[in-house]
Amino acid sequence: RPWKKQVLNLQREQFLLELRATGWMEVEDRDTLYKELHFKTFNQAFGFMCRVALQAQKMNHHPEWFNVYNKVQITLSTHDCGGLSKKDIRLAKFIDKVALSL
Ligand code: H2B
Repeated sequence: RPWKKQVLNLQREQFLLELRATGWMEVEDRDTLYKELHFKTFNQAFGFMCRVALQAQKMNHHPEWFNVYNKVQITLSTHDCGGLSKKDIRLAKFIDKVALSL
């Protein structure tokens, strides 16, 4: 049923629209979400990463990320399906919530 695919695509677009508004970007060559976060200190950045790490372990869904001092770059994708899944959306929203609370 082709309408099912269309509904899912619209749902996906709706989620991406919300996430773009909070600084997430889609990258050229991969079906992933990317965001750069800046904190005041390394301590804050690493505290943020610790909270996200605990959630990632709970979800069994892990970010690709890179940290230098107070900056964290995050890429979200689902390796099992070779692209974005609902888990990426959920983890992205969690990441935004943690970042806002710091
Ligand atoms: N994290 C992400 N981002 N994508 C996955 O497909 C994935 C994961 N798969 N964490 C899980 C772990 C899987 O590899 C293990 C074996 O459960």
